[in-house]
Amino acid sequence: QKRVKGTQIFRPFVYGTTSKPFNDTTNPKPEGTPEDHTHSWTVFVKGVDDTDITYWLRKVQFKLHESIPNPLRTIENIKPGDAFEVHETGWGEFEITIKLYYIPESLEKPQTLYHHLRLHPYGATEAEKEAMKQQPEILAWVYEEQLFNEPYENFYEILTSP
Ligand code: SLL
Repeated sequence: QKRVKGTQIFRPFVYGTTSKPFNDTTNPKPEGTPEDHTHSWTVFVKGVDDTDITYWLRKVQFKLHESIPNPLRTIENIKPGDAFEVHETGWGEFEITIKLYYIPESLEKPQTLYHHLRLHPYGATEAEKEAMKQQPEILAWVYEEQLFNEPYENFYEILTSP
């Protein structure tokens, strides 16, 4: 297997969390949810505008807080265009470890990202925070570009075939 010298391929994607406090109207607490849980939330990795990323990303492992049952969640075999995602409920913010596994043809090692689950309005300024308080959901999304530096020829073909 040979690498394509002097070549870098970038593929955009989005990762992060979306959360919502429970209420009686738009987000009622599901039956059986523990008493102390205040929010529903999602952590995800997906393509920008839901474009497909499964042709280069095979599997995503989310490591949640140890207070959550089965904290290690593995998502694979999703439909092209779907998100790698986990839905949960809880009461507290914490750091989520996100491990990206590429398709086997890539011969790339997995890569790890860290993301802070946000349940409460945040921002660098009071104005930002106030603006977020007006929203029904708390989004903490990061737009990222995956860089493949000198990919193997096989993988290069996959990445660049339409
Ligand atoms: C804190 N460092 O103290 C954080 C920890 C843990 C959040 C937050 C439990 C959910 C479950 C949950 O929300 N843990 O019991 O399934 O704020």
